[in-house]
Amino acid sequence: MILHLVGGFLGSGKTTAIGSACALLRQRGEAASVITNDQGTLLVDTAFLRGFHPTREVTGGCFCCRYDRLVDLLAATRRGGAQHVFAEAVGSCADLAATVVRPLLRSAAGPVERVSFTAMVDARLLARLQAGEPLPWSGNVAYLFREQLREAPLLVASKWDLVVDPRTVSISVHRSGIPAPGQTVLRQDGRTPAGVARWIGALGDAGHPATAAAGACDPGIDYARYGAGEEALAWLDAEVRVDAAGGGARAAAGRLVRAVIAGVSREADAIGHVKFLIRDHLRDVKVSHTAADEPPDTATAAGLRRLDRLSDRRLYVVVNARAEIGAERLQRLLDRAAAPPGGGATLAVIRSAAFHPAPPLPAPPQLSRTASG
Ligand SMILES: Nc1nc2c(ncn2[C@@H]2O[C@H](COP(=O)(O)OP(=O)(O)OP(=O)(O)O)[C@@H](O)[C@H]2O)c(=O)[nH]1
Ligand SMILES: [Mg+2]
Repeated sequence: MILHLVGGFLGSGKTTAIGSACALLRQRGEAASVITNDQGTLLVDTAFLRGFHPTREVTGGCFCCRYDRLVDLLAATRRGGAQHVFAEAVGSCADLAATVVRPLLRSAAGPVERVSFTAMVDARLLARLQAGEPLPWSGNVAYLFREQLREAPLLVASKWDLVVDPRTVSISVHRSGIPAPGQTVLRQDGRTPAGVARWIGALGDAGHPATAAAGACDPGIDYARYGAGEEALAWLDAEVRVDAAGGGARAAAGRLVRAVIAGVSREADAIGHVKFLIRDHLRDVKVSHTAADEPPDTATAAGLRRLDRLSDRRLYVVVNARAEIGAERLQRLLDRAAAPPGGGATLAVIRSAAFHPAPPLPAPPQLSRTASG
């Protein structure tokens, strides 16, 4: 089984590309699974991916801090017959080469034969970084964003379809330090299986730097800055039930989504990713808003139009918001957005937790415990 570790900042397009990659591999007759990861416990991405692909999750901490759990899940995935497993790291996690890739490569009897390592980056933000323009976040969060890009041998410049002028993004070694010598950059629209074909080609080639140099880089990350960056981002996970016996649940869910995005855009110093999974008993729709998107953006609007396929009487809305704002304020903002909307619908926050992640504390890998599949 080959592990494809996918890092990169919040909202960079990891889940979208992984979903397309699994679909492409399945078309080719190869079995692919996913392991998702988050600081919280109520994950939009897990629920979204599970609709299409076998998906397991490491919750309550990043892969490096919950390394043993990751290894257990890799072993279970291998026993399940997967040939490829994509592991999507928390979008605020860094130092993955040292704390995940190298320990896995050292464990000879471990559950994976090969490891590839990709960092995904919204091409519009890569353009800003290379132009020396300010990034959307405070200094320590911007530090984290940059460090994530320094350590991976393969960078995928995602959302290429949204780049207005391709000349603004350099894929050769750049004076900004990204890409650095030895790093390869692929431009990608990750929304369809055809769009990720080149990426999958690179990941399937054991001689490509993505695999051959997966654990090679040691950028020497400053854990004080990294921890401060993680802490600056508040995390909100919530689930809201929308009931409208006489119809109107879709409109009420749409109002909730727009109110949360508008509230976070207004009150937070910066956004990481605000995402929603809206579901009835049969189907679901994912709606996202990220740092590079201006509200109201077309992706959010397109997502909201897809609510038409859901029931109009009862919906559940899972909310994952990561932004530079106090956790309590983020919680209040959700409570206000879920206040009685009128129009015959009632909204109830059925689960909710808001917090600031603790500083990263990589767990020393217990190589003796590493299970073989
Ligand atoms: N136009 C366009 N949109 C994309 C592309 N890739 C992702 N997106 C959109 O970007 C938003 C965020 O994508 P995700 O795949 O959820 O990003 P992520 O990196 O998994 O986010 P986190 O898990 O929160 O870190 C969603 O609205 C996606 O539809 C792309 O290549 N092109
Ligand atoms: Mg994701």
